[in-house]
Amino acid sequence: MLDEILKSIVEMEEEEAIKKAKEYLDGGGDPQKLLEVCRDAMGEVGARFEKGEYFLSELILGGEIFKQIMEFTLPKIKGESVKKIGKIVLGTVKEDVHNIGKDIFKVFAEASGFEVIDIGIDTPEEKFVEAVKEHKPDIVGMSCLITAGVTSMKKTVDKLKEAGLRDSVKIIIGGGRVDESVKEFTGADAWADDAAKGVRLCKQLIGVEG
Ligand code: B12
Repeated sequence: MLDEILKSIVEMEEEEAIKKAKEYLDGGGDPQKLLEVCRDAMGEVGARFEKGEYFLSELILGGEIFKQIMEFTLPKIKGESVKKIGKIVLGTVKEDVHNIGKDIFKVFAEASGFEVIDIGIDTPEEKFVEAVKEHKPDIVGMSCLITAGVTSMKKTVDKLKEAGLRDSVKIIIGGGRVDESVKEFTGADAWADDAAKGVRLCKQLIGVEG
């Protein structure tokens, strides 16, 4: 079933993909596995885009299909009245408008007991700084899927330093464009390219068993 869902998304069969995803969940399927498969499908859509086989219209439609599936899948992951263990200010960085992965990470983090303050997409460095001043989070999470966002992340870390706030927070970066070298370059404390791993790292960063 999951293979069929993946294929339907990659082939842009919108109605079919949504119908099968609903059937999978109605049959007791695992919502996290469903999201992982959707993400793999988006990886393939992205690869076809890169090869010139797909165009921007397919990126948009792929994103739309994923968002529709997310709408009925994420509520099944939300934790119920979990004890709060920490606070995260989360945003997609400046220049970058991708929000699907950020939104998934948010739900995973909330389900594990984090309070998440979502400051949106294409977020200027100053907005992160203001949010840290206002909300005093334990962690700042930055989502980044495109190369242009790497500089934005570094600038955000630098602005937090300038404002004297760097040592009061842990910083985690996530999304398809991050890895160990990006972590080193930006001066973040941790990186993750999947939501579950990201939540585990966040727990470790604040000294809660991950
Ligand atoms: C859908 C999509 C779009 C949609 C976005 C819709 C939306 N509302 O988000 C639209 C059509 C708008 C779009 C636009 C563009 N896109 Co686009 N897009 C994609 C695509 C196919 C899927 C992205 C996605 O949603 N993945 C699924 C999610 C679930 O995965 P994820 O984001 O990685 O998130 C997971 C983890 O990383 C983690 N996570 C995410 N954030 C965070 C944060 C923290 C703190 C933590 C801990 C974890 C975490 O949790 C998630 C769940 O596990 C990717 C291909 C790809 N392989 O990613 C290209 C891709 C990202 N896009 C790309 C490009 C080039 C563009 C455009 C420039 C195209 C253009 N010519 O206009 C524009 C850029 C606009 C901009 N300024 O941002 C390139 C980027 C290349 C690069 N290195 O810069 C990619 C990689 C495609 C490719 N292979 O070429 N895109």
